[in-house]
Amino acid sequence: MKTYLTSQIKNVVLLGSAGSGKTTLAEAMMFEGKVIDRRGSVDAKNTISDYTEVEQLYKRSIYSTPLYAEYSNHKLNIIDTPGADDFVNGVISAMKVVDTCVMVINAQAGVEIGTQTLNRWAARNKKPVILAVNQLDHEKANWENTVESLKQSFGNHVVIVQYPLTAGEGFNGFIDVLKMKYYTFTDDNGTRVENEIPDDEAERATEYHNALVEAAAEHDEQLMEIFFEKGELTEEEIRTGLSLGIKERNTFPVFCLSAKKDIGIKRLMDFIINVAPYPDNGNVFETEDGATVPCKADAPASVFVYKTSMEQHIGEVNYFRVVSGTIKEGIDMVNANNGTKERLSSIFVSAGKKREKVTEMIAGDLGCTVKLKNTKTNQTLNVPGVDSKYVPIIFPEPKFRTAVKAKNENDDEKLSELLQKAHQEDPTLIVEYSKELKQTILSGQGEHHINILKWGLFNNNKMDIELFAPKIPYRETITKIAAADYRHKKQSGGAGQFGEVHIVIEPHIEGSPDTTMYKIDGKEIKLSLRGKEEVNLDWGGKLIYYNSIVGGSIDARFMPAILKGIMDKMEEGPLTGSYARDIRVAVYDGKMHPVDSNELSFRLAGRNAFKEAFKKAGPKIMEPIYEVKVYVPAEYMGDVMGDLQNRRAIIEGMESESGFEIIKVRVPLAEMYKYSTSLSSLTSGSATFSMKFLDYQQVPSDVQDKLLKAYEAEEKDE
Ligand SMILES: Nc1nc2c(ncn2[C@@H]2O[C@H](COP(=O)(O)OP(=O)(O)O)[C@@H](O)[C@H]2O)c(=O)[nH]1
Ligand SMILES: [Mg+2]
Repeated sequence: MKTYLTSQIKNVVLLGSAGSGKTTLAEAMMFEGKVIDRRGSVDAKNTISDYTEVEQLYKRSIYSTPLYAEYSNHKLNIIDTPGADDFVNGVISAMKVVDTCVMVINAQAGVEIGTQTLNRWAARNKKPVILAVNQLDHEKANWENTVESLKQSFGNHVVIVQYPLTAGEGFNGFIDVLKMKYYTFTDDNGTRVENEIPDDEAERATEYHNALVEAAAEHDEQLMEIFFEKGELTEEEIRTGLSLGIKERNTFPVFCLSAKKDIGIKRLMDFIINVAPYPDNGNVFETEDGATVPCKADAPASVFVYKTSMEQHIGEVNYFRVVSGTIKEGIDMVNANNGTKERLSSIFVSAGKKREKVTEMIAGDLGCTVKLKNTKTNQTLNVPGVDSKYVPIIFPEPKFRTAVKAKNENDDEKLSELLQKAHQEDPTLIVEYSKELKQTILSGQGEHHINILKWGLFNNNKMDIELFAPKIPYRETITKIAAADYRHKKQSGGAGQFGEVHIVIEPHIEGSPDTTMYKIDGKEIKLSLRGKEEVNLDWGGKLIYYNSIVGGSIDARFMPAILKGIMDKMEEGPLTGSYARDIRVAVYDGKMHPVDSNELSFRLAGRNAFKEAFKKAGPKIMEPIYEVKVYVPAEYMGDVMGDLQNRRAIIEGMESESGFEIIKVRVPLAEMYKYSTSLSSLTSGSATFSMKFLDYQQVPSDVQDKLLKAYEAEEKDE
């Protein structure tokens, strides 16, 4: 392949709901781009993009796949992505390195929740969106409804560039109001005839054309002037204007397609090449220091890795964008994130598993390399002497959580290695061994996401895993003031043990002043604060420890031992063994024995005094609360709300956005197990949600009773 200049490269990602036709469109683009001479189909399991075994098994995309087409003296880099929420990783990482999004809309369904979610990601990444209405040949295609839904979602900024004469089974062409031509297709392989617009369509076509011209003129004063003067713009001027509007996300042009029949593909590709931004005119790569690095061929070379994957027979492949400069095969670079020296001994252009070696690659281009030592997704490689480190891709919070273990106990270590690798390939898979819960917790974007991982572990690594309900990281705290005296004494043979401590405990509220006087059961306890220690607990919250010993009733050297004893119980709360938090403890009196007192005695005395006081202090179990946002079509609103209420959700707000409802609630984590699966079955897969940790909150008393009983039963078992 020849070397393409920055001015000959366009980078696009194909976005769209599952089943809208992205993979089929990618196949058609590669066919028109002469990368393949026969088109495969998703149903025949022979597309270039869905080439992995698991994708063919499920007949859908699971990973993002970098592809390309050579067309009209340009290299069009295309990243095909999965539509399902579960695999959003591939979408978000691709979005970082492309300059334009092609949003594929299924003409049977119009805008779907998935379309909206993806457009939000595009907006967050400031990426232009071209709207490609696909499946116009399908008997259920509905052009009018689709356009209506586009207008609802994308507002007045939707601009029709093409419209079909007959959507549905007879679909064989469209009127293009930029070219002002009527294109018809004579076969299913893109053979096209350019016709004049039929007389009876002239009026409608002109109307759309005028709207297009106005939209183009809107973004530039000079164009505006020309438009006012002549009432018209040339094709070239229209392109210039649209180009500006698209870049600002102020214009969303609409195209007509049947990816399956290769109708409209060439015009879409022409438009991308003529109007979508070049790599140096859109995507700005920011470094962690806040600098921006321009996309320039003659600058020092620097690449950003957006995808790392394990490929059969090859091993690890790193996919990157050349952010600046020119890389030649054999180039030595340094990983800015970990300092590793890396040599890119070969550089490839890839279309699925098909790879072609190239000798060099210029700023703005997308490629891949193999055999790097220690480089992964989200890392930067620079030529020596440059230390740009690009802002990493921010992945969404997990929303599915499960406990995992190897079926065979001997595999534990191997499993943990494999899960670490899985995380490096897909950062939205998060694995963590929780000391607290004594479980390995695996989190991801949905049940399907985790099941695909399970499939891969079993089929590629012979690792059989078991998934089960994860424990909830409860916390314990107190709600009242309480006191306890505890004497630890042991005098059976040998050296004795003796330690006695008197303590008061109270809830810790950040910012409230230290207490110096307590009244407990009519008894006054006055404190003179001699020392104060603030322990920031690893699991959140605080323990405040006061030394109020007067008259030397306990030696200062025993104070740390008492704190240790208290921490023993903070780590294994007196109620259910969960971590305790937000408590103040004052040791104000006690006793020593001249011979038998030692650290162990005071540690045990501290532990037991704390445990006793804790139980008298209105102890409460706290649970993690998440903020959950559910995006749902209006028709399912009632069902979804009812289900949320059963999950102890507290409604925080509701709003409508372009025909969809957004429900914002606070929900205990304990009620969210497999929520993605329930929501999907409640709404036939048309809803989505996000969740993020908010805070801890006391559980209602009936829930507390249940948890205490469960803990008791568990203790008995052990
Ligand atoms: N009738 C029709 N079917 C299509 C078209 N494009 C894709 N399909 C079918 O829709 C299904 C999903 O297509 P696919 O490309 O996998 O969608 P993706 O999930 O967006 O990648 C497959 O059965 C395709 O054959 C089209 O233009 N017309
Ligand atoms: Mg696909």
